[in-house]
Amino acid sequence: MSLPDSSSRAPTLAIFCKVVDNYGDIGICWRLARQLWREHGVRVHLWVDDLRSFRRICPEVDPNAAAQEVDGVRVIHWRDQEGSFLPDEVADIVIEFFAVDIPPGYVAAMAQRSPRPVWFNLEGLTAEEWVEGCHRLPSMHPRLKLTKHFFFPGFTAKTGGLIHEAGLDEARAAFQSDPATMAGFLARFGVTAPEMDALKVSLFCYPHAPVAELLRAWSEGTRPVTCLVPEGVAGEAVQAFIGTAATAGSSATRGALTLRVLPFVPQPDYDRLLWACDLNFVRGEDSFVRAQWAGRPFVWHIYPQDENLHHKKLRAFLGRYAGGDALEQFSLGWNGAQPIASMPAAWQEIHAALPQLAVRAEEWREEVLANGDLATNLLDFARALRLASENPV
Ligand code: TRH
Repeated sequence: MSLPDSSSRAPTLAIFCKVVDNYGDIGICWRLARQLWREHGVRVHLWVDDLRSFRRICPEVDPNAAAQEVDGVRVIHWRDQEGSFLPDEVADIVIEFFAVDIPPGYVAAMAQRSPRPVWFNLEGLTAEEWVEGCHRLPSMHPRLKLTKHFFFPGFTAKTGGLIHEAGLDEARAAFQSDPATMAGFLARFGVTAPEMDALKVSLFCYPHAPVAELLRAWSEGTRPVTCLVPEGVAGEAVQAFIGTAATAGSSATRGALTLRVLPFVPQPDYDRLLWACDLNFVRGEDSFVRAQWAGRPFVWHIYPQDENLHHKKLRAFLGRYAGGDALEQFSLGWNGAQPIASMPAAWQEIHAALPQLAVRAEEWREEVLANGDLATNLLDFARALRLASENPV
């Protein structure tokens, strides 16, 4: 992208990201930052408050560096709200992720910059219909001559789309069509040759998911299942099943279930894990989206919100996805939106539906990708805003 001013320098963009209590927010911002640089030549400054969490998904990050270059992106440790900035230090495009408060000194410099930066609030993902009415809406600053625009990721053409990198589908197809590569990847986690015939499931969820019941249903079932769970996820149930402290590398087999604890892997390997499994349990926002690109059946554990707002969001997604009754019933039960009368029966239903769900997963990918990808949509909108501000009607 080159913003339509006459300068020949690469466009610049700043992302302000707070990690909150998980990895999803930095996971999303990091993907976006890398893609903007690699595919669009945008120089990105990624401001992050918690470098230790960042390092878990990207081991190259030095948690002690005030500023560092990682994969072409300038990563800045966002320590506090202090400091004053020169207008020249402000990027062409400024993104606040999830309505974080940008340092006041930076905002003041934004107002002094000429031309003023394009300012976005990049919102969280939801399938609810109202986002189509709010996507791209402006919001004036109460005091300064600055306008911020809302940018909503989403599943329809009237939203900003989803993060999807060039080459992702080709990499996935190559991986999934090469059994030896897949087996080699899974062998790193102790999955042996006989287990390659089992149903391979990755499990990433919040602590309140009914994991103990599901593990029991799997172990008492007839179909061999190999479940791969990152260290620290569903800790209590996993530890109870394994019988000792469940650390990366531990495993146990009971009945038809082999449960293996994985280290928390870097982001690209997490993609491969999703590609290698027959069914993926994912959560939050970023793993949820990556599971959709994997083209494999998945069950979503949504991030819980007050007053069960998340159940509404879950239903909105399930309605759009239209994966059928088995997925819908299982997902509502998995998220506590309705009771699960019998986990073995619920599992049997969704297990029987896996072949159709695999077909639906591929169709859905195509449908959503028709809306373009979020990074490109965002830059197109930035370009349109800049043009409009240069040529006011
Ligand atoms: O970490 P999360 O629970 O993030 C959530 C959501 O983003 C939610 O919207 C937010 O408000 C909340 O945090 C506070 O789940 P999510 O979104 O799936 O992000 C996990 C990230 O971790 C994702 O980028 C994939 C990555 N990951 C790895 O890199 N390696 C791993 O081994 C695993 C399990 C995940």
